[in-house]
Amino acid sequence: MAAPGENLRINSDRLWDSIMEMAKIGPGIAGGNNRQTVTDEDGEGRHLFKRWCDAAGLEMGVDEMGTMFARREGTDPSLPPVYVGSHLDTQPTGGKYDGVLGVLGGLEIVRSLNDLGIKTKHPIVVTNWTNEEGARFAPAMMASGVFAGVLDQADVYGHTDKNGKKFGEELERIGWKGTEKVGDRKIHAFFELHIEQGPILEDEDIDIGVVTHGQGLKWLQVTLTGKEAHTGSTPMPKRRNAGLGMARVIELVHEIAMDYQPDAVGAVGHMEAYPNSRNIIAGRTVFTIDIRSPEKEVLDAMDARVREGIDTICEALDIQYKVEQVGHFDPVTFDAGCVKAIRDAADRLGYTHRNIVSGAGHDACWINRVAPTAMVMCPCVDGLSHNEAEEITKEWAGAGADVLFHAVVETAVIVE
Ligand code: HGY
Ligand code: MN
Ligand code: MN
Repeated sequence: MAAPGENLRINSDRLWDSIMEMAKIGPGIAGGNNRQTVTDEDGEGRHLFKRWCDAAGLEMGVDEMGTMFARREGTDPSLPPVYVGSHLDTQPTGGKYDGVLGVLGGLEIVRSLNDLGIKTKHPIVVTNWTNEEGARFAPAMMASGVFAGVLDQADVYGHTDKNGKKFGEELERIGWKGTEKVGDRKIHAFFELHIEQGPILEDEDIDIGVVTHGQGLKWLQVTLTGKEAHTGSTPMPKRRNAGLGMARVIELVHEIAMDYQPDAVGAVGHMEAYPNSRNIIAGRTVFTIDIRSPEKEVLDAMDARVREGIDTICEALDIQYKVEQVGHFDPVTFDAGCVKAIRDAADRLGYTHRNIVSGAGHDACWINRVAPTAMVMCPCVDGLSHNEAEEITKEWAGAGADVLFHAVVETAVIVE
């Protein structure tokens, strides 16, 4: 006799259609999305998500960081809910699926439960965490970090984007600053479905990534100060070239990451040069180092070596430097019980699966500090993400959402 919910499947056509509908908001210039956090486009995407939640009979709560919590009541409302979600904000040249799959996968679970008239003991809350990407306002996973008590709300309200706009003011301007105190909600368990954003699952032709760990991350924002001068008439020995300094640090970061293969990674994606004029030696450069490793000791060693190297480079070029840590979380081990629920669901549904360490950071990495948490991953084409050409298949999305469905309802307990 099938166990309760044994044959549950989501409606993958409806999920796919919703993802494509959301993708129309904040379109990129090459088929992806530019729906950066607390922009008008983010606000529009939130309104669409809320309309869908209203139609599914969910009660919406919004906290002071703008995170959206859409609640489906349980037969015992006093029990802490099972949360399921991810983020709707995107990179400036992001894909259609990063984050969106997890939020709309959660909504699809509720829609499917409604279709089937299934009740669960614990309430279920579909969640859209504000500013997961950290692209416009650092750090990444900002709202989930405040929720988990590792980031200070008043501080992040004052973080500015490259145009000097403040996060808190922008959140208010788009009308999505809620009144709920951040972090008050009690979470029974949190599940997040996300595309892998790497090549492993596709290369090995595996349907489901059972995420056991997440690698640690450090973002170091570096400011180098030299001296603006004429690129033509200033003798080479007399130059204090902050642009050259940035170039040498970028090379240094790459070399250090290569010393810790196969797992460590390092790059500089954000770079600003001032005054950025063709015939002026850059007097100031501002850039962000992104270093990551599944091992804390390696992450700390890379951090120390990068700082030492910056000192040596700046000494040689007679330029000043400032290093600010603008993002950090240590490697994460997800909850064994939640991980097992995901692995058992993949088995039960007949999907191939393998354990995997998340290379990217996710809201689940912070929520894991305050509640039992785990993630489901699906493959993505060529492992490509943070690129408008990001692609997945409807089948991959459906399989991931089916596994998420089983893990969530098993944890929320189906009521006969
Ligand atoms: O940076 C990250 O890993 C995530 O995509 N925000
Ligand atoms: Mn993401
Ligand atoms: Mn991302």
